Amino acid sequence: IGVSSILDAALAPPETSGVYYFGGKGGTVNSSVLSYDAKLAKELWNASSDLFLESELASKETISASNDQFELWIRLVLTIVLPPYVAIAVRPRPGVWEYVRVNVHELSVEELTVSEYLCFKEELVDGESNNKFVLELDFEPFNASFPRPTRSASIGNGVQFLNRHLSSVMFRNKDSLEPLLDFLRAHKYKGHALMLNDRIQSIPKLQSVLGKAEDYLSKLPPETPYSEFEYVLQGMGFERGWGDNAVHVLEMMHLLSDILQAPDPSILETFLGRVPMVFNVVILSPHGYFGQANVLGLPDTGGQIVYILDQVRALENEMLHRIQRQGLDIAPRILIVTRLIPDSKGTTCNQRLERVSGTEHTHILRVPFRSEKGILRKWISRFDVWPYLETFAEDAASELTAELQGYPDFIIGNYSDGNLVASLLAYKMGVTQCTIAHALEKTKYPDSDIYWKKFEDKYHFSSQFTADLIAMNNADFIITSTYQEIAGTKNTVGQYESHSSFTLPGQYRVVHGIDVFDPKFNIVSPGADMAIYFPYSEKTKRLTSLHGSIEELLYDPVQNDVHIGTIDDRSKPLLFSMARLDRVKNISGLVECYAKNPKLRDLVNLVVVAGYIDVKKSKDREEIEEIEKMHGLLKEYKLNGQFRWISAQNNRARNGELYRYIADTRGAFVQPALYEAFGLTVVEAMTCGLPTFATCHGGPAEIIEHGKSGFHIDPYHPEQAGALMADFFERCKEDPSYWSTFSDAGLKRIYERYTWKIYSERLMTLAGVYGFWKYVSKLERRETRRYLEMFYILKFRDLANSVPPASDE
Ligand code: UDP
Ligand code: LCN
Repeated sequence: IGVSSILDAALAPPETSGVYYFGGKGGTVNSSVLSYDAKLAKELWNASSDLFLESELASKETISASNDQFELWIRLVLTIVLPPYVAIAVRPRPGVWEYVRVNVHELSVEELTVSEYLCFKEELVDGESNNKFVLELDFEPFNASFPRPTRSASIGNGVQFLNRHLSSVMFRNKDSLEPLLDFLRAHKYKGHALMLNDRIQSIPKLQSVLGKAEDYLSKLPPETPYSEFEYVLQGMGFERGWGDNAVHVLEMMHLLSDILQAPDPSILETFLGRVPMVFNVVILSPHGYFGQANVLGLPDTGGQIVYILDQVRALENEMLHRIQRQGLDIAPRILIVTRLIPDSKGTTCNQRLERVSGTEHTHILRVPFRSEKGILRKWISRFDVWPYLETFAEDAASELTAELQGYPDFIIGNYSDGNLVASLLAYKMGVTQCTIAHALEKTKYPDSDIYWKKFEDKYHFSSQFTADLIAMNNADFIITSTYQEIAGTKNTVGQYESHSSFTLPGQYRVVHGIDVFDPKFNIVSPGADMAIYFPYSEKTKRLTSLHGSIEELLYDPVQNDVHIGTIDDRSKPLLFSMARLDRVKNISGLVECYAKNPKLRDLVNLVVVAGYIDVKKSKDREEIEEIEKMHGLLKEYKLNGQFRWISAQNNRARNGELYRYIADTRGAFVQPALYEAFGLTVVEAMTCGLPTFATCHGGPAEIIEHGKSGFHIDPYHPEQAGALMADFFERCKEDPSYWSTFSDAGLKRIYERYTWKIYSERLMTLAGVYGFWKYVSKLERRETRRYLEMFYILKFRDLANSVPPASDE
């Protein structure tokens, strides 16, 4: 594997042990690592971890090691603590790791177990240790008996695999169908039987009555309402839940007959997806601010809140549709459970219950953070919430049971804190749990595992990573927005993948934390609310009454804390970006890239919506730096006349029209983030028909197909990114149809993959299949849950309680 070349390179520097990252873009071990030279290694070596480095290799491959693209397919851990050894973790393909240790003097190679590798790595921090009793976490044995896919391409399509497994088990013999019968017989809503009643005691009986019912129903006019034949079916052993009319009931009965005769994965999925199982949903997103107005732009309220608010609207519609189609007269409920913040700064975050606009049955239920000192009045960062979550979960349990008059049928967690609370509730209530990470912090901060102590004061990652492991393993299924979130790419490590093994020296060692091949993983991508984000070309729907205020934002010469900078030539297209003003969003990087590219400046004007313009309004250190940098760039590059900076905008309807207004100018959207977990703005822009350039680091790389439905840019190569954008606009000037090609292709991509309709249909089907799976695998899962319970009690609680409680003073 070219170890000697790696070693030549890695050993070139004279000193110190450390963690080093090597990788090649699209390369293979042979094409890039072998061609490493000592000079490059030395440069890498000397770089601090937050420096981006690139260098031309002999093979002309670009190599990069950066804060965000940090763990590439070869990871080299080098230490001189134990000369002459070097340990290497090799990733031949997504999700698969191998570990070796090399004696550089003898050039001999020995294979290491994960545990040995991690133990070796720990010496970087702790030196050589004789402690043989380190807590090791290993979830592999619990899943050993369950088959899983082996091809990297199958990752993220867990439900398909699960259905195949379930149907092959059912196929084995008639007894294996018993759990399905039990499941349908046990199915109830608030004490009322659904699907089957006690008259049907066995599979042969079920088969025979299904035949009779199918016969009977096929003779009725298809649209005959259920109520007209309810009693006949009840006499046979069927209860409500099969359909609202004769033809729908018949369809569902056919599906079950087919399963009983020859179980087939797709039929099983369709049938289980239709069994009415989900009436009450609880969605957890504890850290604030969670509100519907005046909150975007306050700390920690970015895409996650937009995502949840759009998700619940789509989910409510889908639930209503399914409940009605199954012939039930039940009003669904969705509760978003979040933190109540008494000092809510002009938002509604101090209200206990708030209806979600655009819905009938969905509310935000707020429960305060409480400790023995009483209720916490102020907002606290999502990194500091750990000591409050257990009590919050208990309080939330009572509040939501009172609100729903019982337990929910389905619990969805969001982000690390919500997923932990969801795990506690799902465990207590025995309810199906789904986990959504949005962004796993571990991958955002290089070496935040091995050097966790360095991060502890500010971020409390030891609690967060422990909570993440508990939630991932407790969840019945996990949904992610992209493949890369699970298993990365050929060259980058996935967010979940980075939790498969790691070590927190002094705390515990994770030998098998999560397996990205686990069939619990499913890619279900969000979309953009199509009532707000629709194509610029839908003229009749356009909100032209907002154009006055949009033009004021863009062109009003007044310089204030809402807009600064000016645009002289209104005839040019607008290059547009919108994001929170975090460093990682790299808005200032975009401004600099534009400022330094005369061709781009000549072709288009730049407009960004981001953060505060008045530095006094920000309390966030990182944001303050960005604000100052933006003002500096505006002056240094004399951007006046070509650049407009607008402060954060919370009016979603107007933001939607703004994307379309930009499209009217034949402009484009840019998402220049150093790393973006998913990137809702990319989907919003594309849904409005705006050609989009977005970062190649993270989700956008998957949303856009480069050169087809948009473009990838590398924020670490601003000159190339600038040139790509300038070329685009130049070509559009010569041939306006070039612009439309990308606008249309972007829209096509969205309709195929990124809509809330697709999302909610998929989510409800998954809830059905995994709900059934949970029911039939109760016993096996108990072992994992007991193990997790022990880990929670013996490890998580102490870590969480070591986080200093916040103070209202
Ligand atoms: N957003 C907004 N106003 C702003 C900045 C952002 O309404 O000034 C919205 C944006 O339209 C998107 C969300 O905030 O819906 C940001 O989500 P994304 O996934 O792009 O990033 P996150 O903030 O979650 O990291
Ligand atoms: C968090 C992020 O960082 C974004 O990349 C996502 O789009 C957002 O959550 C919604 O999932």
